[in-house]
Amino acid sequence: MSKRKAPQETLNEGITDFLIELANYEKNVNRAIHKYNAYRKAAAVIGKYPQKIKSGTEAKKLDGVGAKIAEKIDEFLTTGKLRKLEKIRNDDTSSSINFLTRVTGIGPAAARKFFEEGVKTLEGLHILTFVHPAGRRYFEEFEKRIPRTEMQQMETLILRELKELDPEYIGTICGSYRRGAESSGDIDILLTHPLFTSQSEKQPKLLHSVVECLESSGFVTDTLSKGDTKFMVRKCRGVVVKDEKEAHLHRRIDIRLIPKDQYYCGVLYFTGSDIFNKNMRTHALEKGFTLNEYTIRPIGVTGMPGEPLLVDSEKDIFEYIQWKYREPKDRSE
Ligand code: DCT
Ligand code: MG
Repeated sequence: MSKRKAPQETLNEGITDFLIELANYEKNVNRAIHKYNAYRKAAAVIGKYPQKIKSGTEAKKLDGVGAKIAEKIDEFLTTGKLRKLEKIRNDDTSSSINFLTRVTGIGPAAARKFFEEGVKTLEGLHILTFVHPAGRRYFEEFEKRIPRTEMQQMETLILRELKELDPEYIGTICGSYRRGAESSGDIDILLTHPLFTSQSEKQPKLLHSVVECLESSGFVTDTLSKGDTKFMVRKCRGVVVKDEKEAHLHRRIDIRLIPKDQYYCGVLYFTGSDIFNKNMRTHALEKGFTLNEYTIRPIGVTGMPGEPLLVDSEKDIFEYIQWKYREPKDRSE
């Protein structure tokens, strides 16, 4: 999962940008996840709004925009800035913590701890051994978003390698790419194979042989963490990119091997967006189902979830909860 969200490319990007900045501040600095969600939700509805917003009152008509956000929109529209954000940006604590959370391997809690221990900059971080070296080395490169054309080239390359290895593999590039985004923060790959189910033995080899294959072709250059879920970075060798400077950038790849019977719940979850997932889970609950990245289960009269339902496509999941199917491109919220 990437840490930087796509900049909004809409009529109201001034507003959506400041909402996302506030969201990140709430998550990283205050660890106020509800406020984070509220700002993200408001940014998502405003991002989809087809007109240029002229006032807070106009924005407030949208679901997810409350009085406080409307007030901020008014301030932004009349003054061109937001005092709250100016203050946050000028505040040493906030900006350092925000900065530290951008390093792969550091979450909000660790960032605050480092800050309290006096680590405020990347220089300071170099003395810390438990941040993965690749996370530091590629720190700046990971900040750069990946253009869709490059994502497409990587998709072709990865799916081709998979097919050569064993045509029975199924692989999907999820995340913002699958939702049609013009750029992505990372590459989220989900893999499955008919030999691996939740009832079968674990099949780590199925994942490791894919990784080895991508390593030997020079695509994957480093491993950030091992296990059933892998985090990797790569050099762009073998992939033609338009801008030569971009050709050497390392990108972040998450590859996950998922049991076949849980694959489509995984694909749905990792396609996102996070806000869409939350809304879909809420709807599922209203219909009496509990949905997560692994399974969908009916909730019985006792309130206990029953056995996982059979799922053979994303559409199956929508059908169980009586929701109209939505294409990935329509899943921003
Ligand atoms: N996800 C989620 N809840 C979270 C984080 C992630 O439901 N708190 C899901 C939805 C998206 C998917 O995981 C991949 O996460 P990211 O890579 O962070 O998001 P993205 O939409 O792919 O955005 P980006 O282009 O920045 O990678
Ligand atoms: Mg992503």
